[in-house]
Amino acid sequence: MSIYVPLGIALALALALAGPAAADVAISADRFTGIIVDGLADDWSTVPGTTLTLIRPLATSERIVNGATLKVAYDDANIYLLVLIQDDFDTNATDHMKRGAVAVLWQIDAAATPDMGGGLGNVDIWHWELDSGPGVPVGGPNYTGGNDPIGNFDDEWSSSVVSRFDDTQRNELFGVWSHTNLSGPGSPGTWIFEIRRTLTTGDTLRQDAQFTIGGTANMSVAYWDPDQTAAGWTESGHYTACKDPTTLDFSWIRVTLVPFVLPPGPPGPTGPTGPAGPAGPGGAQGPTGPAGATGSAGVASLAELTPSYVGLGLGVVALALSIVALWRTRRTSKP
Ligand SMILES: [Ca+2]
Ligand SMILES: [Ca+2]
Ligand SMILES: [Ca+2]
Ligand SMILES: [Ca+2]
Repeated sequence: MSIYVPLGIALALALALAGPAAADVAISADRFTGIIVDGLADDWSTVPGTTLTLIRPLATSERIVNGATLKVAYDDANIYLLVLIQDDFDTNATDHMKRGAVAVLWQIDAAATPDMGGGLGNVDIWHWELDSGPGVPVGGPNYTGGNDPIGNFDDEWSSSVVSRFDDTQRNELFGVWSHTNLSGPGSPGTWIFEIRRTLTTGDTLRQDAQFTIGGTANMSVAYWDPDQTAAGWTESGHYTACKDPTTLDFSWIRVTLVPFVLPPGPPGPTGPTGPAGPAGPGGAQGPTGPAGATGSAGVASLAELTPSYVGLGLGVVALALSIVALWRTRRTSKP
């Protein structure tokens, strides 16, 4: 019997390690200047994604496991968002409820909950029903007011579970959608919703979230599946990205815009040799040497003196001879 206890503990540990994502889901958005909003996701390949399970809040047994991957980046002007939803492609040129749809919600007021504010405060809603085709740019920034009458990528706001409104000032959104498999209805693949918005807007009515580099914003993402009913999706039938499928944690996903810090550069080359310095000061005087041995007094030997006296004597003789020779010359030369 005792052998089953450690096996049970090991199994529990293994299950814990392989279990659902931790509830504390957070996204770090880095500064990235390479995003082009065109419905193609290849420019996001080096941006890390966060994958979550999609669950219908009003029918929680209906799930798309690991069905949503979210990527967020920013540059000096904009925040960028890539929402990838694993679901088959459905399209209808005249009925957007038979195409996929997506909404990105951002908390504005601190008490606002992800269910469109929950009556507790304002939420910014980027609400995209697909009235334009794949690859077509939609949204602002040329609309005064949140409504996009062509692409239906509306800049909205809400404070209540049951009512939402177009912004009254401006639509700052821009987006392009596509799907990895456009070959026909029911084709398996992934919806691509690529979105850009200015980091800040001129909104003065608390209808837009405002983003600051270094700051944290709270986000939620909803997806509508056109296969929900024969007539397409319904308003309340959406899926929501769930932070913890076990506890049904639909709370805000924290998104931090991480400040860009220049990495340290490589070490520079060795500089040239400098000039020689001046001579240093003289050293201290050394110690007195040992006393020498005492010698005996002596007299110079004759041999030591002889050469100089001999030389002097020969010089005197030579001088005398010269005088005599001069005297004789003068005598013999007299007339
Ligand atoms: Ca792109
Ligand atoms: Ca707006
Ligand atoms: Ca808004
Ligand atoms: Ca579907």
